Amino acid sequence: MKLTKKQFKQDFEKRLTTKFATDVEKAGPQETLAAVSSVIKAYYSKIWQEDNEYKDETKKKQAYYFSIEFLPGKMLKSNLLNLGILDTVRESLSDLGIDLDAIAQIEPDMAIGNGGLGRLGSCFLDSAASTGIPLNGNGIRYSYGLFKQKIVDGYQVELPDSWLDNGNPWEIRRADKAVEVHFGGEVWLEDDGTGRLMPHYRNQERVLAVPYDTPMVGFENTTVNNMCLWRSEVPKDLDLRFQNLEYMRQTAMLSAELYPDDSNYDGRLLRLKQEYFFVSAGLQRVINHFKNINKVPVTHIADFISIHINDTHPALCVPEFMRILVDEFGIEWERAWNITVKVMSYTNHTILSEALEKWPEEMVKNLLPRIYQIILEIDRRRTADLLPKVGAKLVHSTRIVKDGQIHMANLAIIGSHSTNGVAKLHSDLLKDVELHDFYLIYPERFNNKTNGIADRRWSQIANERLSGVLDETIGKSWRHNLNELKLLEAYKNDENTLERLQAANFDNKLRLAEYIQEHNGITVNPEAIFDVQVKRLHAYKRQLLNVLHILKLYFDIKDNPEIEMVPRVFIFGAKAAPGYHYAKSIIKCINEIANMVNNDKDVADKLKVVFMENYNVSLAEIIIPAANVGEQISLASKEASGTSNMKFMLNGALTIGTLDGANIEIFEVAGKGNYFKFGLTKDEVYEYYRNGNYNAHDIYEQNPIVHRILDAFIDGTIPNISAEGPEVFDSLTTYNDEYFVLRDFNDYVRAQKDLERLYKNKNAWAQASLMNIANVGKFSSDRTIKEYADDIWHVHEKK
Ligand code: C3B
Repeated sequence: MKLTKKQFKQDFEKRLTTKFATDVEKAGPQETLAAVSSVIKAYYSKIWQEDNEYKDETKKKQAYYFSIEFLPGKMLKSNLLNLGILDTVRESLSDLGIDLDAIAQIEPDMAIGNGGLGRLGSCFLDSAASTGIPLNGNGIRYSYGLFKQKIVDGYQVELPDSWLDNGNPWEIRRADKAVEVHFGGEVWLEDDGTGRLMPHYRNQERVLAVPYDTPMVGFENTTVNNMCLWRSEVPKDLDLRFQNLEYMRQTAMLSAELYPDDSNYDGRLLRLKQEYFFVSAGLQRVINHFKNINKVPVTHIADFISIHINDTHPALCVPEFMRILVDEFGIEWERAWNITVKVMSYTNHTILSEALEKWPEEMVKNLLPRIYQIILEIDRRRTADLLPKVGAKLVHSTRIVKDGQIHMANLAIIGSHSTNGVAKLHSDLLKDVELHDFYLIYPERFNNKTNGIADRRWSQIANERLSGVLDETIGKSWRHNLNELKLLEAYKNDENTLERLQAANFDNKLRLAEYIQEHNGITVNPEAIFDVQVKRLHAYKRQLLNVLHILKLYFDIKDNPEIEMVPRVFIFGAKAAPGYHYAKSIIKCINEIANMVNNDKDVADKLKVVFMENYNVSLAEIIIPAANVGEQISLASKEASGTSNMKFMLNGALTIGTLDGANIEIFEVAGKGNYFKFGLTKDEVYEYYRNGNYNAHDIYEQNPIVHRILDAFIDGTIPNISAEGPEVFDSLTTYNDEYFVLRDFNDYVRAQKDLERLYKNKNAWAQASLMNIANVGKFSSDRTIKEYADDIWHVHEKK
């Protein structure tokens, strides 16, 4: 949009008066932020309204991304960038003595997701809007987002994230579009007089679902899509004379908390309730909208909408859509089923069995009696239909209802026309191993969509220094099309460019060093290699492997304090799920090792270990641009894709990684010599599984370095881990090292040495870094989302 400084200042000052009865001089930071946000909201609202009208008039097909998590982070700068007014607003505020970055800083992160899954959803919504693809989000407006992590005495402590305390300037509450969602009670079927069985209900619990719309503003275009988040409330007409506080509490709980504690029955029930809540509310709204806009029978709905099931959490979309078509529109079962399969599509994000949801039949039956009947009927008809075609073995292995449980992934695959994985290796594993029986029955449904990242946030917003150098070197076309970064390759031998790229990275390192000084009280040397592992803490991601290598370096120094070594700063950021005991023990170990290393005089500044508290999207935006090395060291086959690997590449860090997830595709395009690969391949891992011949204890016994490092966990070398040390030690020895940490250790050390060698050659390192940036184009989520739009949803870009 076009905006002059004069206009913005006028709007801003007026807003301070009308909203807060104050002025620039007297306004506090929260008031300033709220007034700026409110002015920006007014700017995009017009575009939003016009785009909605355009969509309604043209009646073009729209897609809906149903996801129980989103992780947008802060929105102010992203909205400014996308509206094309970031510089104008920055300068205007500066004229008024206000620092945009300082006020942007206090905006709370919108953290209604846990990690990669939620962040991918937000990258997709950004990319869809930016490429003019009509894709809308549908999720839950949790009153409390992902917990805030504090580190106390080395332990993770979880604090609630009350991100809505100061209101959310971006959202619009649409009370007029509220719908009801029903739970429990009894259902029975009665002939409606025409021979059709219709459901009747008694004693259902009613919940009001109120949508809050948050605009997804496209990058310098006229598209504004919607992210609809549902809040649970008590229906207004309900008689609350008796002050049924328990009912009110339960209703509020439904949208209170991201991922309720699933270690007990009530917590699991609540999670299932959340899943149905946002699925039912979302589908009702989508179908209501369809009916209002299109004057065609609902049997044509597959031409107008596409519903995406993001991981198994929204898999109830399948039976709920069937319920609406069959019970509410009176469509005959087979026809309704064909429509449902056409409308639905599903992405699998992990092969870890604990994440493939299963719900006890009893639970589903009691909470969602009608949905339970429909699931049984889907399962019954499919079994009858397939038995003669594919035989009992295949039918059984792929059934939705078995062993007293509802298998949500099976439901999602069977009820949709497309199932995709999120990187080539992962999609192949689905076809060949994990979902092989489904693949035999429905080969045409399987496909791959390698993940991507909303590159504008991870470069233009997070790394202005690098962006500036890129503009000066190759022009600005890369800002619109990330593939244009390829132009940078021509400068591979240009010393000046290499120097300026490294200087940008160095400035980002200074910024991070300052942050670390302030928050951790640790002084780090900006000349050191900044070696970063940021992601959720999970055994399969193998933060422990990184830790063992750090201990190796530490002992190398202790044995020979004069040893020559490129100084390193190892940086961790990771939250552990509150109930994941082992992950929390690893956090404690990292912090105690950090204390030991950082305070050891022999080490000086050769080695520093920093655990950064409360890793989130905003912190990622500070850490990743400062990295030299990104650690992507999961056991091959376990990380479906990973997306931080792409963010590091975009920012010029080199990857040290296994042949897992999207690392493989990153290595392919980065080119030989520009990454450090190590470790078992997925085939070798599966070979071990087949033969059952992995023996971690042998490695411990036979490798003196490993022996010494592991002993440090139990012999008091690392202080204050008398409970956690033995736990880690046992996991690697007694319990045979589930994720092959010890097996990959030697090769990891070898790759780390290669890395150090390259870093010593400043020019060669800078060239490798440039090659990473130049070849990152493939990993823009603009590319990914276009593939979903073309191949799966069949929705089209706005021209
Ligand atoms: C994650 C996977 O673990 C990552 O490999 C992947 O890059 C992202 O999804 C996005 O596809 N994931 C997650 O964060 N939460 C889950 N429940 C399942 C997968």
